[in-house]
Amino acid sequence: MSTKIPLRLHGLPTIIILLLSLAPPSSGALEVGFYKGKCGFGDVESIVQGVVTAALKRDRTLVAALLRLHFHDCFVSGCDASLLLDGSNSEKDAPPNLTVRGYDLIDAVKIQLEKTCPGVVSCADIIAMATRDVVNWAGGGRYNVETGRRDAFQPANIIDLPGPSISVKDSIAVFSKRNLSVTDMVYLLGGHTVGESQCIFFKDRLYNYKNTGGPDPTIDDPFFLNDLQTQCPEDSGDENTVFLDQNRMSSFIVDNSFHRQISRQRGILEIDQQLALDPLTKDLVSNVVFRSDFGFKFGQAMIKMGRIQVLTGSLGEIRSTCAAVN
Ligand code: HEM
Ligand SMILES: *[C@@H]1O[C@H](CO)[C@@H](O)[C@H](O)[C@H]1NC(C)=O
Ligand SMILES: CC(=O)N[C@H]1CO[C@H](CO)[C@@H](O)[C@@H]1O
Repeated sequence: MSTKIPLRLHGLPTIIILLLSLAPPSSGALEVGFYKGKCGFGDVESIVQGVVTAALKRDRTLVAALLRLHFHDCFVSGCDASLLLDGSNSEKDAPPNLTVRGYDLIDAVKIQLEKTCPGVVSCADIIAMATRDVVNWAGGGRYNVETGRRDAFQPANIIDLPGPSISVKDSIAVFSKRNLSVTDMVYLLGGHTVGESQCIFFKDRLYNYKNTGGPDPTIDDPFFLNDLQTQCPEDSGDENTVFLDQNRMSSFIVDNSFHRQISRQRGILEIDQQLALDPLTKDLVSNVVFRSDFGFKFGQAMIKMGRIQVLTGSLGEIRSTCAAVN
């Protein structure tokens, strides 16, 4: 009799410890399909895809808007939807209208999800899932997006994003601080295979490069220079925009056309063009042009970008409206 009690007392905690060690740690981790079975009868990823696809049919520039939104969210204080909070300084550097439409789409997805399973899906994950869907819709392949992010309590107050004339070397450092390799960087800048830039971000290259009084010598084709100068007259308002992928057949398609263009010295932003010329990255760019698996490689790099400084487990919260903390 007396021996049974200690055994039981000893056995019970052992079982509890075993169960505890099987449960996921509270810090959590991103995983593919995190929301499976967590949204009642609804399937989170199909709900997201439904709303996104309907919006894309009305407006294909949402591909670029969301890609850029996801990049900004992740690079500024991590992929935690801090960028969506009202009061975030980000609005200042957002291109008029373009990014704003991205915010609307995230809100529309959120409203739909809250109807099916309130308080379950984070805004940070909605950005990641919606971006995966726009990339897929635009021909970029369907990568296995990871989920399980949670939302930040504060807006991002330090907006520390690279500018269009950052050097390749400095850009490598900016990406490396976020655990992204040079190869990841070369693929991720391929996000510029869609979307536009306002003239203000590169007009110096057309007229007065580094105060030389002339154009950037890397724009070696006079017809191309003339074409860009027509799109961005010297006295033009900065609301003029130019496709970042100058192959007009491909300006809305996620493919390696951006890399092919910069290989032919038809880049728009200085950093884009330098990527194909700088000894630190030019071989990687040639490799992207040579390969036929851009969709897959870009997707792998997007998955890595989606891991930057995420809040998981019991950190952060699940916002009920993406523009405000609970
Ligand atoms: C060194 C890194 C980067 C720099 C300096 C940079 C800079 C810029 C600039 C100046 C614009 C034009 C914005 C405007 O006219 O308002 C732009 C647009 C864009 N960027 Fe980047 N970018 C970088 C990396 C990325 C990455 C990693 C992605 C996505 C994976 C991305 C996706 C986009 C897209 C899609 C647009 C077009 C937005 C639209 O048309 O609405 N960029 N970028
Ligand atoms: C980079 O990876 C390390 C190790 O996994 C991690 O501790 C760190 O938080 C990551 N940094 C960012 C910015 O995500
Ligand atoms: C069509 C549209 O929404 N235009 C807006 C674009 O952004 C500018 C500046 O923020 C607004 O003044 C326009 O109304």
